[in-house]
Amino acid sequence: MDRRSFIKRTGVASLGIGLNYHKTFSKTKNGITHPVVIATWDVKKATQKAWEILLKNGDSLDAIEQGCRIEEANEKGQSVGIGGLPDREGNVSLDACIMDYKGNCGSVVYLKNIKHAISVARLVMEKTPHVMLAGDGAKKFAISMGFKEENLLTEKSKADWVNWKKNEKYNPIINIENHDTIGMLAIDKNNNISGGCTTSGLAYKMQGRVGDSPIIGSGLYIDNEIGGAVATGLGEEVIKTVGSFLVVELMRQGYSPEEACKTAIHRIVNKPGSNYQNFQVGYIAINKNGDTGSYAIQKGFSMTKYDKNGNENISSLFFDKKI
Ligand code: SD4
Repeated sequence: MDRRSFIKRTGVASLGIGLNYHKTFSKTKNGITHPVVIATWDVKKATQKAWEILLKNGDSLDAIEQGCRIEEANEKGQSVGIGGLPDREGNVSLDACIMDYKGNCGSVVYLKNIKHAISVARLVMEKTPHVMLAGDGAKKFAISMGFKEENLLTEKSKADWVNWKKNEKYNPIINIENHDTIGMLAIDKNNNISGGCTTSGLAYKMQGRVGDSPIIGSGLYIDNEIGGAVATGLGEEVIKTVGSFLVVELMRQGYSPEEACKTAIHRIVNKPGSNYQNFQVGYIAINKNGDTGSYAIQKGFSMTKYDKNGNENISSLFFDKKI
């Protein structure tokens, strides 16, 4: 392509993005009337809980916290809260973060023996001068706020870990069954967007390992003027591309939520030497108009969406070959 046609093409492209951008904002000014909540994986009970709050004119931040707590309390889910699969040494450690429509955020990393990590993250945001608390300090803070310590390693997760130890082969599990590491985004009747993310992280990780889920910009990002995004899957790959921030910034440029998620997935897949065949990453996103989208590397990812049309689990589009 010669220089003139390059300038012509990029000029036209940026004009297109500019037009989209303004369209998004004028639509927003006309007001959104319908709340929407979306979450990673098949978590209809969690979106149901969030929806009940949104319908009563509730705040998106409350909807997020209460929705995420459903999966944290679900013993059968092995990737979040109680019942989460442990690290190689048998410790269950949780990571979580939350972000509101004012740009405030809070997070906990390597939290042990407290199942509602999302609520601790919210209190870090609301009651401390900090964004992130880790390990013993996070636990101490939680206890000071009235949380009770409990054993998070269930018999089933312990048995799975004991079984895993026979070979001690460490491979990230793609689309782990009963997947419910939860990333959730909601827009309320006042048109305010909040988000949260909570997980026990990768099964059989090294002790002390922290993933993307509690890292603002990687596992979650909200900009109330634009939208929000949240990630699931192999956190190391999300962190390396600051995935959720990237998705929101792409929406700022006029990309639809689905196009933004897809472009962020391509950013991972197209890295030189990427071994993307061996892991999963999925994004979900919502924009200020309430439009939603998702995209993953591998088949098997899904998004649960509750809006005025009901509570539905939607299979995500996915990347199938290198481009
Ligand atoms: C992590 N992203 O710790 C999390 C795990 C996850 O689906 O989302 N699994 O890397």
